[in-house]
Amino acid sequence: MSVINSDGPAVPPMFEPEAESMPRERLAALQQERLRGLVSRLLAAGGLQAGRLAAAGVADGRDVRLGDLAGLPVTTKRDLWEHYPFGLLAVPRDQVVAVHGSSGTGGRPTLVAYSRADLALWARMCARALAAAGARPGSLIHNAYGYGLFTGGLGIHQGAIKLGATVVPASGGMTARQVRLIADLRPQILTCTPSYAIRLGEALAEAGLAPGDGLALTAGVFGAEPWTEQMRARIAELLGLRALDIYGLSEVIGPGVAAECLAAADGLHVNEDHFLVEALDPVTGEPVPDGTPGELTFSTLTKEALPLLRYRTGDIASLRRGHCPCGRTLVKMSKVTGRRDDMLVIRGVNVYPSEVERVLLGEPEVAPDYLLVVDEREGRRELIACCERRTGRPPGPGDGDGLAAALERGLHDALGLRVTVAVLPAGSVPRTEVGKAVRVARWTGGDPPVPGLAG
Ligand code: DLL
Repeated sequence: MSVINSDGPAVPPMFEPEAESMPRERLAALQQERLRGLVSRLLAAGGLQAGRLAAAGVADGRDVRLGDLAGLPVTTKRDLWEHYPFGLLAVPRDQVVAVHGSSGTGGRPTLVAYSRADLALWARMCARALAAAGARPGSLIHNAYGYGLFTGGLGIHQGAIKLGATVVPASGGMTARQVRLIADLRPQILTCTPSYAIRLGEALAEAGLAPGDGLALTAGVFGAEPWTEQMRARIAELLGLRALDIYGLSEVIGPGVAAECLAAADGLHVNEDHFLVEALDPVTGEPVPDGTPGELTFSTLTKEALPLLRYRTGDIASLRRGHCPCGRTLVKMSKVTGRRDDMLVIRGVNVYPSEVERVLLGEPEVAPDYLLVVDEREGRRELIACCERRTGRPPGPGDGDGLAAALERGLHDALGLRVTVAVLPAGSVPRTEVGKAVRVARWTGGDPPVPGLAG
């Protein structure tokens, strides 16, 4: 049953209201107690994190206060790589009931381990996210995140079951089959990457299925890659649903670390009763004030198999506290603007792909698929934004060149950087059917990474 609160909009019920709307002082007390438990478990397990804690002068978890967090040692992806596959386990190997992972940036796999209790926690976190999008027992959830080592498919799957919803394990790819399933089963909730939501939306439209006419989708829970407000508007238009963001990473648990609520849809509530969050200056490692973009850093307060203290994610976002019409008291993170290692440096200017996306998709004539080509041929370092004109729209004021020139001006104004825009024929920009969208390609010589891009 929906609740109408004083702010007006219908607010779907929370999956764990006591935890999600806990008064802040109680939450802080709970976090402190759990942080002490985490540090005690790490010290008892021995190994890398115990050694670092001892070096920092921490001999007993009971001595740690929440306010001391910034002085505790951090962990990074490198630590996971160097202790691959099971070097950071804090439970005996036979208590690990599942492993997951990601192909990861830099092509090196990251493997993570779950105890039975970790899997149960993960399911609850995903159930929270789905409930925040309006899913309830009996809701049909079409889950098009990939099933396998990737945490998206099985994480959302377990969350949907925990909630008591009906999950359709479509996994990624085989788009024609997905269209058929959506036409036949008429799900209310779609879960997949935002780039695949676009791909599915186009395929549904081609099959004659439109919002209100064959489609019954009310909300989508989209994540695993950065996406902008402009992309949100495109997805909503295409699929006739509320497009909500979900964030997570294998190292911390998978999807369900944070998720947006239907009531506000303007930032992701972090499940900070289990994942204590900080935003740090990526260079100095010092905490940044709320509202300032920083590197998200998580301490897994309750995880058993692979507990991590102050794990630096490389993801850049800002934190915000305060009232939310949904009633959750959990801190909000902004959309992730990019990863520290996704930042392009072009002639001394720092650019995140999402900043370019914002300008490109802010222009209604541009289709939602794009690729940024870093032209490094013969010592160059230029950025070329490859995009397409939206099909089925009446031609705008200019031809392809007019559109390109307008976008180049917009990019220059927004970024202070000259970017070449190539408006290519429909279908030129590669689409991602399975896995995460690739938004950047390097061009070091030979054929261009996108057919039709002039040399
Ligand atoms: O992508 C977990 C996930 C699955 C999240 C499904 C949401 C939905 P990994 O494969 O380990 O885990 O990749 C984690 O993906 O550090 C971010 O850089 C990026 N990422 C995840 N969610 C978002 C998001 C899953 N909503 C890495 N916005 C993270 C931006 C995201 N980036």
